[in-house]
Amino acid sequence: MGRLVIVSNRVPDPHELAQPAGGLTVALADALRSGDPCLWFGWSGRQMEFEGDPAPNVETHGSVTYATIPLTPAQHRGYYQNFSNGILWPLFHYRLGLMSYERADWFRYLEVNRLFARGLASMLEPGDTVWIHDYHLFPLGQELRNLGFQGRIGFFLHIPLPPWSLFRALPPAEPILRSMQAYDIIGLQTEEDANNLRGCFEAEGLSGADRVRPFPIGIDPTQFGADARLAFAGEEVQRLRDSVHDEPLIIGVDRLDYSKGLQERFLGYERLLTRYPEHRRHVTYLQVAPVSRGEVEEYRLLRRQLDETIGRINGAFAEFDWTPIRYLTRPVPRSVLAGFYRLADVALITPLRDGMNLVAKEYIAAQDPDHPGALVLSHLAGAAPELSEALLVNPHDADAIADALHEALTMNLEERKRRWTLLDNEVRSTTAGSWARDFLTALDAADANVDGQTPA
Ligand code: GDG
Repeated sequence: MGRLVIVSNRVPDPHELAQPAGGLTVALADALRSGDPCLWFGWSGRQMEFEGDPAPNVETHGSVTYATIPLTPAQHRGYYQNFSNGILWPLFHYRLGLMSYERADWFRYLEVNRLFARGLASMLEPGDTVWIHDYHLFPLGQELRNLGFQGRIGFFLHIPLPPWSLFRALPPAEPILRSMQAYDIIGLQTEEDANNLRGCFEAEGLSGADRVRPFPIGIDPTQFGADARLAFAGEEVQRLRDSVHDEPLIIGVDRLDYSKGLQERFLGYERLLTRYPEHRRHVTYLQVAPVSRGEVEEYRLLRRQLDETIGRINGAFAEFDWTPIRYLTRPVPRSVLAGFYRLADVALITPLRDGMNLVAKEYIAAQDPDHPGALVLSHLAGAAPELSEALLVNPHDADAIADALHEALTMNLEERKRRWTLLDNEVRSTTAGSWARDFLTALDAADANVDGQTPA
């Protein structure tokens, strides 16, 4: 049997795998605990000038071999910052107005995908199964086929995929969809995303709809629950608990990203304080929002906007001994975060769009079954169809957020337990491990794309 070869834009530093602050790495790290031999290929995170193709840097830790290549500053800017994060990310999160397209960035994106393909092809063996991750690497499968790789190649998209009516606004919509014909299986987070991709294929007259399937991603709930119990006894949780004096705590945890609906969420919390004044001087909202993609202009603007909004709300509502919002833009160690989730009475997770949203699942896994908290969740998160027993809200509606927060803060124990039990069953039924196994089983069962053409 050949190896499993994982390809993603970033390859985690094996020494930092315990502290990843991004959904893709978290899920794959959990899925990889199986111990089967695996090669993980991607960008090293380093930018350097080089001539010709850089040789991959190879390091083995346990059963996983990490192979990484650097990018030049111009490649990094065009492929990663501009095309992946300035064009694909906003469009795929339904934010056409934030997309700023330049054809030169598309060419850089193709150039880096070819660079990845050449670097990886030199390490592939017949019989290997290749699993490519996320929007940075749509054309990679086709590039590997062009270099003669005949084994199975699967692709998983971690973010939403918009309907054709939006997708078609992408100037290279057609070549991207055409390149996806190289995949034996294409996985998406939800049925809605899968239907959207099928619709795009159909609109372009491409076959391949039969290879598109939803594989909702999960976490390792047993491990996360254990981490949460351990963290709960730790010093940081004790300090947080002392600081809120047995008053209710709301928590939000998101990369600082416009897709996460942070601005709208703060306005929803402000509406709670306005319309339900009984919570003033009692409730605390802790938002952890580690800075992400700080080099992209849109993210710098968002950060300034949030600073302004939080400053205004805190200024207007705070008392000399009470602050309504606590806001951290540094990451909190995962081992501490799990305890914060367990302590919090409510999780407030209201993305405007999200592929899945693992934080929602982590919050459920971290709860004390005898005293579970309540989850307020955007109905536009990929997790919403599974987590339908959460208090689902429209993240654009400040009054709906305020009402749901009030309901969560006043919900009796019996109702919290009833909802949590159902939510916990859901979180346990699709884990990171079962997600990876289901995807790889489907890939294994697919007709191998032997001639590089669409299988019959
Ligand atoms: C993408 C898709 C999809 C966050 N802050 C800290 C921290 N985190 C961890 C969380 C969670 C992960 O990062 C975030 O995962 P999400 O799924 O919520 O969101 P994205 O990063 O946008 O992930 C998403 C995911 O891929 C997987 O397919 O669900 O829709 O956008 O694990 O706990 N971890 C630590 N400190 C922090 O401050 N240690």
